[in-house]
Amino acid sequence: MVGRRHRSIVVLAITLATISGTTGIADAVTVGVRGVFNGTRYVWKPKVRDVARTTTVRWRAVHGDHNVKSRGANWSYFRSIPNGTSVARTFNRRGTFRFYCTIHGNVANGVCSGMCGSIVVS
Ligand SMILES: [Cu+2]
Repeated sequence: MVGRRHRSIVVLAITLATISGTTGIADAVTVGVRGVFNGTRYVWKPKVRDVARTTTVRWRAVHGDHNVKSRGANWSYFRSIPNGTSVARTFNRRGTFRFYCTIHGNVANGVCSGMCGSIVVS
């Protein structure tokens, strides 16, 4: 009976794999960008995140309070992320989506300094 049960599980696994393959249902992908203190200052880690379209990016404030503010004309976004919390956004369009934390970053003459980052969607 052990053998039969094992065979049933294998058949079930193959069936599920076949169903997901034929329907084209893909698992949702979420990647993280973390606001951390690197010993000197607050940074986004990673600073640049390359993702495929439909990926959800989750920014998490690991050390300290932060926010995510878009910069550039191709998107508009502003969310606070108090210490220990996170916010998420799904990127469906290709492009480079730049952002910074207004508490620990600054933009002057189009140049971002401090806590700056970008999501590159391809
Ligand atoms: Cu910050």
